[in-house]
Amino acid sequence: MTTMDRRNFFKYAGLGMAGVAVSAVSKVALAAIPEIITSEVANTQEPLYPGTGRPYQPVVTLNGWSLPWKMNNGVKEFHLVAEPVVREIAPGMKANLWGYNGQSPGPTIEVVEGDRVRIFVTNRLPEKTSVHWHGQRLPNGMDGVSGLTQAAIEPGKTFVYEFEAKRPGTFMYHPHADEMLQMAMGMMGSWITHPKNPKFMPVDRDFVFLLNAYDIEPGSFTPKVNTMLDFNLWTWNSRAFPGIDPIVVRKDDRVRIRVGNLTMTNHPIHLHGHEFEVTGTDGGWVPKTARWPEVTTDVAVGQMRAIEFIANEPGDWAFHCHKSHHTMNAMGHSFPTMIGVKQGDLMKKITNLVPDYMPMGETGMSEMTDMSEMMDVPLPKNTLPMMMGNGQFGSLEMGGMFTTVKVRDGLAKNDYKNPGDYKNPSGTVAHAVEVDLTKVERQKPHAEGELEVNVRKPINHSGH
Ligand SMILES: [Cu+2]
Repeated sequence: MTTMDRRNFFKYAGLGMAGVAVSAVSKVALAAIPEIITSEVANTQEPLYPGTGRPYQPVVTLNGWSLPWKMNNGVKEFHLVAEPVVREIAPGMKANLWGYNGQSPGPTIEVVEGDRVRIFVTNRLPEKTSVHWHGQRLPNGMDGVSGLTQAAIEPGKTFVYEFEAKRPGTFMYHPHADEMLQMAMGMMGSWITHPKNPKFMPVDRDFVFLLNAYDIEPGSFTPKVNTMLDFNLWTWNSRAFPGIDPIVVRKDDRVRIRVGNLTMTNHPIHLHGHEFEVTGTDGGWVPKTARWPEVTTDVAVGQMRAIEFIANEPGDWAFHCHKSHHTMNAMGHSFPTMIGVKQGDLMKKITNLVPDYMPMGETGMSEMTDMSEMMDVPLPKNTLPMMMGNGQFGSLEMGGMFTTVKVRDGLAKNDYKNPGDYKNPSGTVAHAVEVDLTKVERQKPHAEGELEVNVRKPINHSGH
């Protein structure tokens, strides 16, 4: 936890920005509530092993961290601060988001079934907020729906939530106040309630992340909050490939990955090289008899899916959303399809009209990646090319919701460090071969002028 910046609440009190936060609680209460702990880095932090309370196997938050707590008379106390943050989406691009404790998403909160939990929430946003604890059993007044179950937390105020973590499982937290804007700005986090019995469904490695999406125009830093579907950055914990860390596991480990979806669309999450089972949803754990094998599972909006598998195939296995537009980054979604179009001197003509025009995609889109690298084509500031990333065999041509599960022999028990590229045993990599292809006689394509065209006039119809 060396990269984590521990700051004292009183230190903040001396700063202008925090004056508002402090004014919300009395001096007595202020002295009692846990210090504010923030993170200033976007890479995956070491799991937080519990120093107090019941034991458990902590989760690893992908490109994130878990929030330390303070034990107060048997109650686990956390302090969340809703605030504007700067999040690095991937090297080369930063975004002005809203989040918690220095990052978006906020830190993961880990507790144990039966724990009494008290969460202080300080609002440093310019507007009111609340925190809804998605999926939890709790008193109605702790459910965090502003207006319905509580008054909104006004800027500068601190509220306290308190309940017993009754049901083990995976949950999410997010505002239920100006929800559309606040979630489009990145306000969300994961919550894990570990089972009281550590022998219940044990795994060797346990990962968690949230799916999120942003619409940030190239050259700008702040998401367009009114976008409903046409996002240009598809992210895991507000990171886009190649900014997403690999999921590092030891060969033969039982691995759990918990994926929560707080975007505006569903994401079919796909793992290469292994079959998995969905062992949990935000509604609870799935009994063994009700599970079936999959290699892709759809995570709908507002859902969480925990998948489990035995990582028994060494390698660098792709792990991604299967909607191909969701493994792309910001640039280039609005180009026309140019496959098969001979562009020739078209470029000259268009350049007269649009000086920055660059012809793309005559044989497909991958030439774009190569071209921009070769020609050192300048991109607009603060955005990410559509397709990025290099592997040991060349360009990956990926972006967005993509990373790798790196399965390795001989890792230490809790070693999550990136082991580098997979060393393939000799003779196990697909490769080019010399072949004589037999010529096949095919029908000649239509010559120019011969083509017969049938025109169907549009008529009124409905029911599509
Ligand atoms: Cu997707």
